[in-house]
Amino acid sequence: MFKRISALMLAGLTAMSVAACGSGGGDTSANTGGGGDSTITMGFSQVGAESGWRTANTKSVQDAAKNAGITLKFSDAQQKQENQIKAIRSYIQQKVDVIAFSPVVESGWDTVLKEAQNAKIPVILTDRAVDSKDTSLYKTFLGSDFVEEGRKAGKWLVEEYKSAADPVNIVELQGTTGSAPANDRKAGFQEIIGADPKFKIIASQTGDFTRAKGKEVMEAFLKSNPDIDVLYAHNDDMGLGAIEAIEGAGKVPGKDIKIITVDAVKDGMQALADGKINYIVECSPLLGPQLMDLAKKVVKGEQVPARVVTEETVFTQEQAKQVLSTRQY
Ligand code: GYE
Repeated sequence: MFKRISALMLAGLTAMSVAACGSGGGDTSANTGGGGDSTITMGFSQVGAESGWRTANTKSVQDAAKNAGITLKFSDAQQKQENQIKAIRSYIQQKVDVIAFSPVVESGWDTVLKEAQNAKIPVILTDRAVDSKDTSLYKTFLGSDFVEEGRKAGKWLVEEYKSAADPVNIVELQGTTGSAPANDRKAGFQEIIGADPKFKIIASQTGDFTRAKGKEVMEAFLKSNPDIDVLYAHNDDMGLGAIEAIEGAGKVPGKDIKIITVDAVKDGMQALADGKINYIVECSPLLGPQLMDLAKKVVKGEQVPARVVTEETVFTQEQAKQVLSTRQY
């Protein structure tokens, strides 16, 4: 019964997916024929184009596919899970050799991942995790440790305010609701600051990882909270939007309100060097080369580690000034 329903759904949705991918950010494919194993075709479902991080990540995946001689079918889900599910179903129907995707939210993937498994197409999670209990549904997960990133942000804050006696009023701009980086960056930060009751998160809302939403939500925070000491933004773009709101309210970002963000994309690093952001926790978008290596291995049926964590650092204002000119993204 279940099999029949999913087979029917597959047939119906596949027809829709072609149209959906075409109308969205585009479903593009190119056999680039570089040096490597040109027989591999990868279907990649990207989250969207919400941030500087995402743009750099897309470029990294596309460049790395080219260099590895992997044919890449790429689709942009415009931050919608339904678009990603349609894209994955379309890749299954096209019988690609491997599917890689960066899940916009953590939950709700079991059915489509089971369909890929039944079709014997290996899946690699890139950048963001899923919360499926059955970990055999994907071969590996390549990406950052977002909880650790949240902890790093919290540790800087605790150190910065170690001699302060008064309460520290924090506002938080969360990433996309239900996404792994939003959930984990919140949890890691909370774990560290929660040890001292003087740190108070007085407002916390999603800014969907975009500059425009970051600005809009920060404007609302500023209106309802006259006494904000710190902004913790789950990515640079929301922080950059918030800086505009803070300046618009006649306050000085980095001074009147201290700002911590995550990513370390060029615009964020520029604002850090300019003194408008106080601290950035790095999250590397350059996952393409490792992804292509993993893809070649899983297609050959070789064993790969269940988890591949990217190496990352943190930046102060002084460090940003030093590395800005050589920053790749
Ligand atoms: O931090 C944010 C992007 O999933 C790590 O998504 C990624 C996050 C990144 O939109 O800028």
